[in-house]
Amino acid sequence: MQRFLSLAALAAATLVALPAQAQFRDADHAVQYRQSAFTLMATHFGRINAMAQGKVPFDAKLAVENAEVVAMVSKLPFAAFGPGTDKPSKRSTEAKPAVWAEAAKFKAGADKLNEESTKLLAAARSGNLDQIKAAVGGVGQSCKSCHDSFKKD
Ligand code: ASC
Repeated sequence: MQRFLSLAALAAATLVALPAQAQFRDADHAVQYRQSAFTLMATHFGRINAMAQGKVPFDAKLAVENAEVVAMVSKLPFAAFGPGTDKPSKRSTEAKPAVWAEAAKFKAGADKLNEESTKLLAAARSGNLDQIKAAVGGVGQSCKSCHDSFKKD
């Protein structure tokens, strides 16, 4: 019984400790994953941004499709900044040490991005280009402020 309890406790502790890391094989995989998510975000945000700036014709349906991707994918990369992922062995990362040293600030930036991305999706669904322009500004500002603090350029 004693042995069973300690095994159960160990299993429970492992489950609690694992989530952020267990989803990735190693630091290189985590870096690849988060970079892929940022690539998708930049691509799909870029398409809405181009409409907001009048560089391509406004298409309400495409705006919604792209905003859906941004809103969903913006939730993904942050779980891939776990401990040890500052030093991948094969890949290179542009993440600054501040990501881990100022973890609360980094998390706040991630939350802000999610919030602004949700607003962008609502704006896209409204079909109103002025609302989309304002929301694009919010997302872009959120990207920029995190890059300024946390990304090597
Ligand atoms: C983009 C993109 C970013 C942000 C950033 C905003 O379109 O790819 O990384 O906007 O440039 O300042």
